[in-house]
Amino acid sequence: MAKKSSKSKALPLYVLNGPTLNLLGQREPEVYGRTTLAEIGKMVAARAKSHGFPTVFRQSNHEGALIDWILEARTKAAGLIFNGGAYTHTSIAIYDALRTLAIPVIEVHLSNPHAREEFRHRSYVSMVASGVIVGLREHGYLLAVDALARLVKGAPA
Ligand code: CA2
Repeated sequence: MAKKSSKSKALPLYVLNGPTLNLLGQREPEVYGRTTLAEIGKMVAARAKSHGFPTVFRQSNHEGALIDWILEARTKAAGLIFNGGAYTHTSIAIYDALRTLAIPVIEVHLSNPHAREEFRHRSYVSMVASGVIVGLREHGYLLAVDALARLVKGAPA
């Protein structure tokens, strides 16, 4: 039987993306940029690797799927980067799921919701996030990886 390595592998950083973010790069580039979600996934994986973390990068248009993944992150993730899309502003169910996490959460938005319509100014995610990064397009995800890696390692972001 193969001997188990004594080296323990770091748990992944989960990066979860909400509704319609699968269309990134295809529509509204003036709001969300030209980078596709797949490209962001690759950039995030490279940045996380530089900090010693694997990533799990997912997107869903379904609130229940996002909730299932958040609950999965309770035991499978070292930390969570979350762009809940429009559910950010509406979903108490996602808020309740996020509240169960003992790992750090960084909220990310490509655009700056505070500079947009009033209904985007409320975020249920912010109430449980260690940090919030908005308005920096795809670069915000990379800053979130840097901050989350520090938090997971026990340093202040
Ligand atoms: O700026 C963000 O990252 C948002 O989470 C994006 C959400 C929006 O509801 C939030 O207020 C802020 C919308 C995502 C829609 O994604 C699209 C992507 C390409 C084209 C059209 C929409």
